[in-house]
Amino acid sequence: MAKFSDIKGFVFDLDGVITDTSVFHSQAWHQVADKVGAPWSKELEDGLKGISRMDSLEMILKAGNLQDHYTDDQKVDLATEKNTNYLKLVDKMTPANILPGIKEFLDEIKDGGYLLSLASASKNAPTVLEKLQLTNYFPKIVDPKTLSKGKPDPEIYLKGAELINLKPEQCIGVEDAAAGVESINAAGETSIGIGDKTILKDADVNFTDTSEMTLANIKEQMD
Ligand code: B16
Ligand code: MG
Repeated sequence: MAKFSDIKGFVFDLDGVITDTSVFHSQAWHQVADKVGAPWSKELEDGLKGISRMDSLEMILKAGNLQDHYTDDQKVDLATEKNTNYLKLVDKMTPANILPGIKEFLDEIKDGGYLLSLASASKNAPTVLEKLQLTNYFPKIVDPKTLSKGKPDPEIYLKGAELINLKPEQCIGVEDAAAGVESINAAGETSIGIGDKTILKDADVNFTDTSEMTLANIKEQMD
């Protein structure tokens, strides 16, 4: 693992790290699972975190052994329906949906001169940032449309570092999903996992809750 003094920037995940939208994604996918008759479980819910929209749908269909029951067009319709339901939930969002301690942490790293980029798999990330009034913190956002592979592939976190002109070793990636931690580690960045430590066991640094994430607490676990 890198030394804390080597770190010059942070590459952030959005859903489940900056804001509680992972609950909205789950709610909207649960509706799709019920509609197609696929079983919904905690394992499936956790496994969908950080996974792109179409790959998420495939995972849900696979859980019900239903992959071959839908044409490509029907799959696009199901994913579009999920997104419409998700955006209805996003529309009600305000800065009150920022997770505890995140605004303070963003200010701490900005004031500390660290660079910042966003590596969210979500095509809705700019809309969500607007709702949270956090757009100004993230002038550099990886566009998921430009990716050839989603998380757990390292591509998204490599692009996040590239956007702020840093080497991966100079970056910390922050994630709530196992697929995301895998992506950060494969990119050669230091990983912070936020949430259940048994699920995020591969992270270099772990916090149960966003409110624990401060520069001092990160340094303590790294050095
Ligand atoms: P969308 P993250 C991910 O965002 C979510 O965790 C995941 O549940 C979602 O399916 C994915 O974005 C795609 O989102 O359908 O809005 O394009 O955690 O990488 O910020
Ligand atoms: Mg996430």
